[in-house]
Amino acid sequence: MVNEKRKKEILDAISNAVVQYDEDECAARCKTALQEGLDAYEATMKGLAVGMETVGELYTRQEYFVPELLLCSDALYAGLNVLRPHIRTDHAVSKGKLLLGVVEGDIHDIGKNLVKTMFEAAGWEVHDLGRDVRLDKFVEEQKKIKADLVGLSVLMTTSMMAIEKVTGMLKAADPGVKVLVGGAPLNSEIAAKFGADGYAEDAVSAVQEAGRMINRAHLHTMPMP
Ligand code: B1M
Repeated sequence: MVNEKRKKEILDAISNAVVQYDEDECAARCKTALQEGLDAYEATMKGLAVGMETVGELYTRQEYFVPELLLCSDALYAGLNVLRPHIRTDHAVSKGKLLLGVVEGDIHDIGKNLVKTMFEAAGWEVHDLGRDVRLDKFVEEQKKIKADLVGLSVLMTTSMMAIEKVTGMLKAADPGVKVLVGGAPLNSEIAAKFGADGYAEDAVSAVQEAGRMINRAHLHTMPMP
């Protein structure tokens, strides 16, 4: 196992490769991380995702524009492809079926894909509807799939408003359905205000919250002794 100094060096190199939109460098530094024994999830969140945060700041300062964001996303995915097969989570959490997508009007799917990766690593069956998903498509698919949870991802304040609508539509079709939401503009108060049953800040806590949500649902449906 590497010491803290070397670990920081590798994580910074991964993050910089995302910011410099250097796909080859990003994939190479992720391979180094694995070879030197770093945890794949830590390299994803403290390397790749941190790089994307810096990219967001550069975009806000108008130093980067949409083309750079796209190139940086490509670099992030080049690294994620290396790390993804090595990501492990706590297999003791409850497993179930998740219907997942980014709501209509929103094409940001990097966070949703990390959430998907973590659920799959934890043994969940994930039905991924992709990004910019029509709201009635969530209801239509949930009728077919009957997932334990519907997961909604949003990245913009504008698309955030869809949560209340689609949660209402899902619950009108099936009052028992459980909805988990996440994404940068949300927090637990907003999620609750929009009628969601659960909120998670990141991909790991999403799996943990999902486990708690389906365990609670099972407890409520257990017959009284
Ligand atoms: Co744009 N974008 N973007 N963008 N983009 C943001 C979101 C923005 C905040 C940038 C800014 O202004 N500072 C801003 C939104 C402002 C607002 O809220 N209103 C913005 C904008 C304005 C836009 C456009 C309108 C720009 C334009 O065209 N003029 C346009 C929108 C198009 C559309 O959607 N209709 C646009 C386009 C794009 C690209 C396509 C170029 C690209 C996306 C590529 C892709 O996703 N395939 C892009 C990017 C990369 C970003 C930033 C820089 C990074 C987003 C990201 O990937 N973060 C972003 C700025 C920022 O966030 N700092 C920005 C990394 C990712 C790991 O984090 O997605 O938060 P995140 O996911 C986390 C958690 O949120 C959570 O777990 C994840 C992992 O830990 N989570 C969940 C997410 N979903 C969850 C679901 C759960 C639970 C947890 O349960 C189900």
